[in-house]
Amino acid sequence: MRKYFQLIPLIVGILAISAFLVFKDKPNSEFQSYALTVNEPIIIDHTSVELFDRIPDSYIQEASQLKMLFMDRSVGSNINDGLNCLRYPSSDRNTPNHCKRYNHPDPRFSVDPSEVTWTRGYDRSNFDFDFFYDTWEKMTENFIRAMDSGQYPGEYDVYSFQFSYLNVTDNDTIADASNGFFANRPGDYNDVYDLERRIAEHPDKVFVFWTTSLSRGIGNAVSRDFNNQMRQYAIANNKVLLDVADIQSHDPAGNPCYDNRDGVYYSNGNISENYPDDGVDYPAICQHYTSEIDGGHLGSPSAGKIRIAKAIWVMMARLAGWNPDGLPAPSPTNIVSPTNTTIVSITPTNTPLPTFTPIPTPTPTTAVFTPTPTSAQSGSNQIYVADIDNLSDNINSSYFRARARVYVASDGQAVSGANVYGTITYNNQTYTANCSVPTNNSGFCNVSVIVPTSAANAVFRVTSVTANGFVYNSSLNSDPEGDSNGTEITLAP
Ligand SMILES: [Ca+2]
Ligand SMILES: [Ca+2]
Ligand SMILES: [Ca+2]
Ligand SMILES: [Ca+2]
Repeated sequence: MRKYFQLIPLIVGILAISAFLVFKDKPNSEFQSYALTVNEPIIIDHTSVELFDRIPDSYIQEASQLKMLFMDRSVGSNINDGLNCLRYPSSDRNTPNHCKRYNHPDPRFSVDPSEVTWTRGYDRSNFDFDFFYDTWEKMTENFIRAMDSGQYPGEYDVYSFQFSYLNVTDNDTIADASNGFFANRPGDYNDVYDLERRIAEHPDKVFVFWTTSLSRGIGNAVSRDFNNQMRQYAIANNKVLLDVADIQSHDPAGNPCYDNRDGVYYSNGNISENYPDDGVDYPAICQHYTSEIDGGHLGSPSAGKIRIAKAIWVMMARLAGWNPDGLPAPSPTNIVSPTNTTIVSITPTNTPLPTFTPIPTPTPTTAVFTPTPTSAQSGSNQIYVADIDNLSDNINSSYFRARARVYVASDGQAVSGANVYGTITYNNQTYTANCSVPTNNSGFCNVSVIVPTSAANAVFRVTSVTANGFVYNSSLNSDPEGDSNGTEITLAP
């Protein structure tokens, strides 16, 4: 980390000297939306979060019109929840409790209520989230193949995927000097340079690089080395970097946080750990942002997913042309194409890690949000699912996109702003699968999950629907075409 801190003045200097964004009008666009080219490094890290409250309204507006995609595992779903939290002011009745929890079971890790307070709504309806996970090699290959097939970037102005903390376990090769993501290996689908060749085919779109998510246990040598390699790469090649690992590993006051193998007892109120000190401080997610002992989900408390959602808005405002340093408007310059900068590999310390057992199981299906119905209400206060349709499509030979469109109604009328929660099952595993945003004005929302073609199909099941002033009554669920029963549908391209 220290090396990285030394780079900060350099980054700031680069940003101050050359703040150049080239804008291109997108024709045929109903709104005045901009696609853009970045030729300076834009690093969004824990120091960027405080810029959120300074984004001018005009740039919030511009940013909200960029079409953005991020693909990720379960922590990405938490981040997606954080973006939904910001849709309304924190004081609004539409903002759920899970967005505003500043207390931690251990009061030392509670945060200031201002961390989960914001005063306006941020429309993220153009920001899409898709589940996407596998080994890091498979993810790299599948993303590249999806680009070759034209699936990505598609209509997106800004597109990305994140490696999760389960891609940087002790056994992962992702940070290896000769076999990792930043090694220029023979073969066309296995490293960042192969990805860059495709990115270069879309100079009017922005690919966002991410550092990994982190957990309490990961924090290890692989996550530290990979994330440092990613930072060096982004700076050397004028990339946009969403440094989630940096945001997660600093508490709101800016103090660094390290892995749980520290000889310090810790309890979240239910379970505890007391791993011996392994002698190395690996950057890891702060207790302030997760209630897990070894994992790193951002469900409750709220500050982690809110801070990352704020950082995404800062990034999108930057991409829309906002210059927080107040420098004069940039003039177009030549697009700097990425050079095959060799990544200075950080010498692995090979400190033997003590056997720390409970790595969070990769099978998600974590907390499926179960709402507590406020009171038994009847008649027109009841909501239900009145249609589910299969909108699945093929991505490539390895993956298809299982997509369901859900229609929520009450008393025969569409209900907007309803949250639809569900699960998806394939290959005998069940995962959380919620609509990424609440239902629109026509009562529709979509669930989208990337599924390996080894599964012939996937079954989506609605587990609950919530909306202010309504009570979910699943016995009223139905489907006019009979392709579902209103609760469950089989999805296949
Ligand atoms: Ca290669
Ligand atoms: Ca500990
Ligand atoms: Ca340690
Ligand atoms: Ca249907």
